[in-house]
Amino acid sequence: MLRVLLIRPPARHTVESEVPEAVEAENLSYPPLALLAIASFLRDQTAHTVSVLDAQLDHLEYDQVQARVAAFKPDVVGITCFTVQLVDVHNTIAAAKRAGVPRIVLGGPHISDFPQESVGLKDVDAVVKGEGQRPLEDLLAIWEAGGEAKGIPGVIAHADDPVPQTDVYFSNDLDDYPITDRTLVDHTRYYDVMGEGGVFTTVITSRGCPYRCTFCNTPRHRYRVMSPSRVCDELEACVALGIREIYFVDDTFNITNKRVHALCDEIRRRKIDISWTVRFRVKGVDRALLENMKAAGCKRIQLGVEQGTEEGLLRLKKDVTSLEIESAFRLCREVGVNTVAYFMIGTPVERTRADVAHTIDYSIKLDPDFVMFNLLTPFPGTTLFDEGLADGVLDLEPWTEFMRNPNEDFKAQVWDEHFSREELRDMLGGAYRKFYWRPKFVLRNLTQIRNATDFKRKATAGLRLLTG
Ligand code: B12
Ligand code: SF4
Repeated sequence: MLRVLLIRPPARHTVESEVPEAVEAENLSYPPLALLAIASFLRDQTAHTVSVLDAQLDHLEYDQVQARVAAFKPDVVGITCFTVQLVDVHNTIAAAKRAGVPRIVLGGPHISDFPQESVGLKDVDAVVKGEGQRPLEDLLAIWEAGGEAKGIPGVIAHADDPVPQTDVYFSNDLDDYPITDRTLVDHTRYYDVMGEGGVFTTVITSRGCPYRCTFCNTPRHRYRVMSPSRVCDELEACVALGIREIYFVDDTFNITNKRVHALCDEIRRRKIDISWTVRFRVKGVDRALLENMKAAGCKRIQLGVEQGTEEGLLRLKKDVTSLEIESAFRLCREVGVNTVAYFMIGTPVERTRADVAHTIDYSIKLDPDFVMFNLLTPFPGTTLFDEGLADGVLDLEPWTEFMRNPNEDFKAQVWDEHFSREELRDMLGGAYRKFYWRPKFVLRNLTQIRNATDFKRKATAGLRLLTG
């Protein structure tokens, strides 16, 4: 039996992710869902002693991480990795080593995208590509038996190990994963700054996405879904813990309307009292769907719009038209579901400041409740990155160097064919100010504030946004 500690690293050296600090700061209140899911699985399927440390929740310094690790005395530390957090991952490994941990394993989106670059990182014994539950179970069994990590599906422990082409699934069915135990961390401390001020968690009900947007790396994962009944079992477990606000973090919740209707019907049939948010595609949004969602507790829909022009939508292969976008936002307002519109600034087709201004004006025209503007940051492995390489706009070398030797000075390259990074950042700030400094926005939000805590969170986020 091994002692396993799963860590979400501190967020102290996040690569400039071109999202304003105010938005970033409030974002860090999400639970570490991946680690909770893996820990729940290991506890269900194995006899190991498993614990989760969310270093972001307590804003831990590295000496505190080291002390927490030393107190737990793990045989194995597992760390979840986002690409933008590689420096923090590196520092967390060092802290674990100082605490005397014999084995380190990495997993998460960065590892799934760049397994070979990651396996060579200092003091890393193995990396897991894709869904971590089953490969980690197998890896721990081998380590416990004193064997060498060779030939385990999904696990790469040596530079010459073959990289699996697909994820290793526990089963073909997401339903078979045990229900995630959210009490492995202090679940009452997570919140949603845009929510209603209640206890909040994230839930995932599908994996992957069949679409092909050129800036996104999700399409490489196979699309699989959980049944409405299994989702509702998990929702009921959340409600039993006092959780009332749910954010479904599926890449795209509405791949088919049929699935969404079936889930809403089941939530309503079981009378599950929650309010929820989803990440949606514009395509297929219709009134009947929105009405059923609203009746089942949906309060907010996040819609990836990205661009205000047909040219931009086509270039990013969004597979939607401006007409469809406008109709979706209009319907949401009519039915009474809040919207968050996501936009990108600095795409290959934004050649002048007027082009960018057009997208910003378009965001106001759509009249969403909130917007998120990001600077386009092409990630290696995406179609857009390959296009940038072919056009001579992007360079792979700095990325490769960063992945092998994470360092704080790295800045992810933006699409700087038409504007410098500084110009883009300037336009990004302008976009936020133009959208949020409107009386209509301020008034609408003042009327939605529910209590003192809600006011404090929103006011802090708002002030940070407005002061840049
Ligand atoms: C919710 C979410 C957020 C939230 C919360 C993130 C958080 N800190 O928890 C917010 C809004 C803050 C956010 C922000 C960002 N995000 Co985000 N986010 C997501 C989202 C939608 C869900 C994550 C989740 O909970 N998934 C559910 C869990 C169960 O799945 P999972 O993470 O894949 O975990 C499985 C495996 O990866 C593996 N695994 C994971 N950890 C470990 C650890 C070990 C030891 C092992 C063995 C295995 C393992 O096993 C898990 C269970 O099967 C994903 C997309 C997605 N649908 O997954 C993007 C995603 C993770 N985000 C992404 C990005 C790019 C960002 C931003 C950089 C965006 C930006 N421009 O600012 C920021 C960075 C934030 C930061 N400072 O770290 C990328 C990451 C790509 C990468 N290579 O790193 C993703 C994959 C989206 C995408 N396809 O591009 N994000
Ligand atoms: S719809 Fe969303 S998740 Fe799917 S490919 Fe496009 S951006 Fe990625």
